[in-house]
Amino acid sequence: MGRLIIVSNRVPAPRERNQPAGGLAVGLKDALRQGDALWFGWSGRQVPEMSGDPTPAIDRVGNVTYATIDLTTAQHTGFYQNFSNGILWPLFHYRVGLMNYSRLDWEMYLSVNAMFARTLRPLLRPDDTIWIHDYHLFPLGQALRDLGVKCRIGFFLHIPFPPWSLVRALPGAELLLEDMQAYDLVGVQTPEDAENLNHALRMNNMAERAQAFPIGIDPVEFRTQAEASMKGTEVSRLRDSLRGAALVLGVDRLDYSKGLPERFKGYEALLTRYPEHRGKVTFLQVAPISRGNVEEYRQLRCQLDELTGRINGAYSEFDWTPIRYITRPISRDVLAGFYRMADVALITPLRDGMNLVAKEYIAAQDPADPGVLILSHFAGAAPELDEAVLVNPYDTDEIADALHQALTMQRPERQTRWTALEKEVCRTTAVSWANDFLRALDGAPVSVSS
Ligand code: ADQ
Repeated sequence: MGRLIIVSNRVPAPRERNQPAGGLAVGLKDALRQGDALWFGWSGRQVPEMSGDPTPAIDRVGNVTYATIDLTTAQHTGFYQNFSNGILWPLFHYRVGLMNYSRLDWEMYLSVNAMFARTLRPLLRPDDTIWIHDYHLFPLGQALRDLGVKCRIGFFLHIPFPPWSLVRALPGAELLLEDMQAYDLVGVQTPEDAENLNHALRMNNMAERAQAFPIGIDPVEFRTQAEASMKGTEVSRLRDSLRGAALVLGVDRLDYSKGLPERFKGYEALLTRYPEHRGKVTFLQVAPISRGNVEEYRQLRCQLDELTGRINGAYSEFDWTPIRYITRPISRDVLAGFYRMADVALITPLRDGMNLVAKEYIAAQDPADPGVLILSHFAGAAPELDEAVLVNPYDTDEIADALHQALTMQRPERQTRWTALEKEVCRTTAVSWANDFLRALDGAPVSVSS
């Protein structure tokens, strides 16, 4: 049996290699166990400069070899920060106005992908199966083909794929579509993303490649974690501090795709329009800072600081604060308990590839007294989780109405909705997602002529 080769921009850090805690590693844990495997990507380190290509650092844990390379500061800026996160990320989240296009960054993106291909190539064997992840690495498959690699290569896009009329705002967007031709299979999160990508390919006279594989979580592991965390000191401290108030919880990376200002305003509208909830509800938003040196993210932080101050200033009582807003990370173990304790999860991204927090919230609930999930229509999880209270995240009054509905929902309705949602979360898990993709890749028509 050939090896499985995983390529992603970031590779699990050494301390995470034994015990995958979230992210891609959870989905891959079964697939990686089945035989020899190699995981290749960026080490997370930057060096001032480098002569020639880097030499991968090799580490072996069980049957998995981790091969990581450093990036120079210039590569990190052009490839990762500017092109991947400053151009592709906003565009693929339908925010074309936030895209800061520069031809130089595009060139750096291509050159880093070509460098990835050159450093990976000597590590490959003819019967390997390669699985490349996410928008940082669109051109990698083609770059490997250019070096004569004939293995099966699959690609999975974790973020949305918007309609072609929007994607083509990127100068040279056709080249991204050409890159798709190097893959034997392209996986995306939802049927809508698959339709958008296949339509774009058809419009450019290229062969369709996309199929939807919605990513999931490990629900059993998450439920176990949540139950254990309920006994921890953090959960009891949180419970005591609420003094009987209902808990509304938001958990996201601090990112403009997550709809945080609209969410804060939606909560404000609840306090304005449904004054009976004042003093009886607390909104806890956990949003650790990410991509802190990109200008749009700095502006978002200012906006949220201002909104929190304004809303708390207007509505606080001397013994009650409406919003608790935390930009420091909180450990996953503790968060799992917070999910279980929360009466309502408020998850309202303006766009999201999937949103695993929504699935984790469902898995964490107590079946005897489950909370209510309020979810944006524009999360990739929405089609699967349609028993949630679905909202348009741009409509702050609709968010307020949904919060009122959730806070007053009786237990039988909460249980009926949760039972249906939990079934969905257990139907497509992280492990079944990886297995389904790899099985489809194995059976896909071969795209390269050998
Ligand atoms: P993200 O944008 O990071 O991921 P999401 O899927 O919600 O979004 O979260 C991924 C993981 O990070 C989850 O396990 C979650 O618990 C954790 N996480 C999120 N916020 C956190 C916080 N405040 N503190 C601690 N942990 C936190 C990208 C895409 C998503 C897609 C995933 C997987 O943007 O749409 O679902 O990849 O494909």
